[in-house]
Amino acid sequence: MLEISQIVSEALKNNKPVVALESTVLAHGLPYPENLKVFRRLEELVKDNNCVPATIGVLKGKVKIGMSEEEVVELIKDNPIKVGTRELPYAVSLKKSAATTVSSTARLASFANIKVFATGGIGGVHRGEWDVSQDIMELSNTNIIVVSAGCKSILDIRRTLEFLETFQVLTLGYKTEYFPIFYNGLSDERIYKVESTKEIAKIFVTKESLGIKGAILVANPIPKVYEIDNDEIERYIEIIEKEMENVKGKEVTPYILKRLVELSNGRTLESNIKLLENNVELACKIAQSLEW
Ligand code: PSU
Ligand code: MN
Repeated sequence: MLEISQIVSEALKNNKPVVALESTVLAHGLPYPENLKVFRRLEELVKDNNCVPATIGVLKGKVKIGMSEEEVVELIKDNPIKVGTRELPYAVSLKKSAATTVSSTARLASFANIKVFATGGIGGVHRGEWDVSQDIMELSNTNIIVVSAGCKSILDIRRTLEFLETFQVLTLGYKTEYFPIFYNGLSDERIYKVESTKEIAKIFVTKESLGIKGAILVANPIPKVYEIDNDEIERYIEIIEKEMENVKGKEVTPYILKRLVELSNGRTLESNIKLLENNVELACKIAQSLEW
């Protein structure tokens, strides 16, 4: 039920740095055909940075670690369900095609012995009605380094950070002491700052040596030129929240992302792609710093 591609499995055997990538951002977070272009671009970026990419997803019940372009096309066309760790056994047993979120991707990557995973933004605590992502619980349990641009500003940032603390997820700001919020640049919530990928690697290894389980969340701000003003996003969110009476559970995040792209005339899409690229590059540097 689990298939690791030959390139990934050889890289792991030879201690070459591997960077995991998720499929929910492709299948549910970005529109077609940009999602395919993003897949290609991120794979290429990882290779240019001398690492091996491992996109993770579930194709008709089979867990794929290191998906090919054909497999990603098939997954997107299959209208996959969105699965966190909790739903993985359901998708695998009933032979469903499924896109993996941060939680399930982190779990599967770590299961395959991959140490670094790059994404856009993690799920967290939503505003309003009780809705907390599995991502946080997963990061509490799984030994992996996750690079993200913090979390989306559509979430409740303060509560998300408090939850990360409750669940003992060490959150490090890469060259920043403020938690980044996706397209919007920095929030005013403080986190621990690190200056280099060497420091991140050292902290991760130390964590392992101390027998402390769980992930390290590396929060990497979007490059300044691609930032979108917070007030502008807030204006859109106000509109979107009024439309969302019947949107619940797993649909919430994809719905908001899609509407933001429409309301911003594609600007949030461009920023989303840029921050993904930025996170992938940092993840590669961290993966290399882990190899000493
Ligand atoms: N952030 C993005 N795009 C996404 C996601 C996050 O910019 O598509 C996805 C990730 O896969 C994340 C998931 O794990 O949304 C969180 O979903 P939920 O809030 O339903 O737990
Ligand atoms: Mn949720």
